[in-house]
Amino acid sequence: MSNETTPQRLLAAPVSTPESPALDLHEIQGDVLIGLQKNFERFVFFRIAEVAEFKSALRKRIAHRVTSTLTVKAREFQLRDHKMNGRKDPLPLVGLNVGFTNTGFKKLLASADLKDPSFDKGAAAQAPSLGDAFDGTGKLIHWKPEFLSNNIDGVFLVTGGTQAAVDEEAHHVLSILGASITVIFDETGQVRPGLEKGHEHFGWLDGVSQPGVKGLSDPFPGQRLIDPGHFVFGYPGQAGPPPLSWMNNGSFMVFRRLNQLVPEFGNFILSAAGTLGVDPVLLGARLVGRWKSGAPLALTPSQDDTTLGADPNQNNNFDFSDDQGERRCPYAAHIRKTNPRADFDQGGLSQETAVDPRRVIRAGIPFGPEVSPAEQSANTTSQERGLMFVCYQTSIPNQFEFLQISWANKPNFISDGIPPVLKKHPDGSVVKVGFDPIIGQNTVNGQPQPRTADEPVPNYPTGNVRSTLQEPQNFIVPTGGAYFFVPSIAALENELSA
Ligand code: N7H
Repeated sequence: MSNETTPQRLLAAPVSTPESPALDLHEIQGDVLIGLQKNFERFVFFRIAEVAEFKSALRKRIAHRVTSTLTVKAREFQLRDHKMNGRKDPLPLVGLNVGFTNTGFKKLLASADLKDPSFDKGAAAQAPSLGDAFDGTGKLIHWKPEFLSNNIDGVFLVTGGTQAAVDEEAHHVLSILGASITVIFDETGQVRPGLEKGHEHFGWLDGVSQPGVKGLSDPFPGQRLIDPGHFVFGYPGQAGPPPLSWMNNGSFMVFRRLNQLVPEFGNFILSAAGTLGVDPVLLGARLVGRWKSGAPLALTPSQDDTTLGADPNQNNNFDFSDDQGERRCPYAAHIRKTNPRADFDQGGLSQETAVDPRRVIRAGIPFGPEVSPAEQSANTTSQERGLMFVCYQTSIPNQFEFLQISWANKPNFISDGIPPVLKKHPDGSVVKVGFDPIIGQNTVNGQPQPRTADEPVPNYPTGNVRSTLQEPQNFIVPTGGAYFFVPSIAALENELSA
């Protein structure tokens, strides 16, 4: 997701478009649209203990430290120059952002109603509907107690090029706030080492596809330009009623702590590939929709192409419109489930109405150590690792939750999904797509069930190979989460600290 290696981020250039009002880049927090530059990211979840002291510190000493999108943009050019000068040492480039949960807002602004029902209920209450496992008493089985405590009022995101720089800034912020807050949970994510930098723990390059934002992005071929109101309040494209004025230039942030069972996933791919009679590397690519290099199956269905994977001018230049028989890429593949591109274009639907309003901007980072030789040889995880998943949007139910519930977790998507578009195999039978084999959850009465996905075996070029993948378990296990609103810097300085 967002880190210093992501080529799109380094190359993004400012543009203004006639359809979109200029974005208040100095007001929008830096992680929302472009992403704070991060080799390390410390997530400090806190409870507000002393409201008046907290507000005073926020107004006088914290708000002005918060990193804006304008600063992030300037840093992109700084990083690009640094790299072009052949420098490999990280620049410290410390970033600070802050968001508040529903309980946090109630402390800061008693009358606050942010008009997002999912935000209002909170992430723990919403988790069962996303498919997170729970026991007979309704308790989320794998969630860390801190995320179940109802004590998280806010989060500081502290980012930077080095751990030392991040820790120094976090220490400074915490010492300013003193006893006005209590730290509930504190964890640092980091990009993976060496050649794995920019790749998530299963090994895939991450941060390849992000929506372009009107008024901000100069889009790469195939990258859709989307109204900023889908990600930031106060601009065209917003769903629902107009927000409170202080919500302008703010965004809802979904945080999910997602453990990844890396050796188990690798072992499953090996054994399933044996059963299905397919190369395991190709099987893995069919599950994601991309090769580990980032190259999309839609453009290179039979073999990886690392040059294509790394090239932002090519790696999103497809829309599945020429692959309506899922010959190149299965409908179930993670990137096709979460961004079906032109798959809805039948029956008068379009990407603009059916897909663009569902897009989110992702900004997560891996956490946890590399897989140890002992874990590798036992095919069993013994140290937690995964993804601190973060995404931004203006409607949690219509964007993040919709992707997870109505697309990833829905086996009859897209043939009988929202909106319903029947897809047929060449023999005329209706496609039963199955679950997203990466993030899909099939939970019945709180218990995870096995999952299926259509066409794991390459169906290219003839379309006459029929196969189904059976996944006996989930390889991604949610272990926590929280929903935040990340306000504008002006709101931090005024309404929220008054
Ligand atoms: Fe996903 N993975 O390693 O397989 N994701 N994801 N994701 N994801 C993407 O385009 C992954 C998660 C999206 O526009 C890639 O950056 C993992 C959640 C969306 O083409 C890879 C986890 C949700 C896209 C992964 C995880 C999403 C996307 C391809 C959890 C939302 C863009 C590289 C541990 C509900 C789709 C890239 C598009 C891409 C992986 C979580 C959504 C490799 C490991 C929870 C919208």
